[in-house]
Amino acid sequence: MIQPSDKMEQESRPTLFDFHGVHMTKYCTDNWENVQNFQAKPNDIFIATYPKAGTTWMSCILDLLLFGRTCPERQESIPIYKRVPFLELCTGFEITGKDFADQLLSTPRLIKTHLPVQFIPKSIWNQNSRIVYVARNAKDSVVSNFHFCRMDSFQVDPGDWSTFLYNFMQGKVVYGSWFDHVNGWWEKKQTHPKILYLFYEDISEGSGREIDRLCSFLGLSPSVEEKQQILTQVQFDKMKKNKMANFSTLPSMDHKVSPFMRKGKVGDWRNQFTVAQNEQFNEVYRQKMKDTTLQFRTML
Ligand code: PPS
Repeated sequence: MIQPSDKMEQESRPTLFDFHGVHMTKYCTDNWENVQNFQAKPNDIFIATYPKAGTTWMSCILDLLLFGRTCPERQESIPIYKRVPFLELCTGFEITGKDFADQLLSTPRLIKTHLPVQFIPKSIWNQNSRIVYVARNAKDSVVSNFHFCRMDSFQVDPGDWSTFLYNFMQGKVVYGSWFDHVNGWWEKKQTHPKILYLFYEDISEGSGREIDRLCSFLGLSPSVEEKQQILTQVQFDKMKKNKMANFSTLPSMDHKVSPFMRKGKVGDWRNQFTVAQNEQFNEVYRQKMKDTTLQFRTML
């Protein structure tokens, strides 16, 4: 485990740059060639998301479904970011996400990525690995992202809320446009049977039902008791308290500024958007989403 060092504290926030048409930072592009040459395996399971869509939630659900019975000690002793490496992450403070993934001993491997669909390494398609994509409505995503960028020194300085919101609408945030990301994966899913496209809002509304969908996608059949145990362990309050799930062991994050497990709600955007910001956002949203069949719920 890395300890906070003077170097880390002094390290300035990364900057955004245009990377093949998507705004990115050095922390997700510095290992590009190795990431693009990543060798997937047919039984790998990828969790793909735009940032703040419920990646950690899905990671914990899948980790429990796959290893909860055979290796329960994992949940107590290994932080989630080591059980589910972040493929493109390359901060220089730890080994790269790609090396982490290569070194994973558990089978199947669970691997997280925030890459837009056009950047996914070729071998993932060639090996026909399964991908669980989780999407979250844009309003809750931008609010969650704003608070996350405030607390994590590996993120671009978000500035104030209205600046961040404006940049988000323009796609000038890390991993680029939310609109392009969710739509790009949605289109790919129409022709690629190995993608399961889930929604944060659906998981929030009915975790049991969404776990059933995951199980049929992955060919798993947990017992009623196992499923109940998983449902209990992935409740927001449980995960918030769990050091192996809440990222409190990572020195780049300052949970006093904003906890990683912040609110875990659908519709929290209403506490952040002004009426004028909401109207402006709705207008941009209508324009950008006019040609898609993809629908989100911003409230339950
Ligand atoms: S990251 O950094 O992109 O990997 O973040 P990610 O894990 O995708 O998203 C973090 C948000 O997911 C919320 N979260 C949960 N919500 C409900 N239930 C559970 N169990 C849960 N676990 C994580 C987390 O609180 C972040 O959302 P906000 O709205 O900021 O609370």
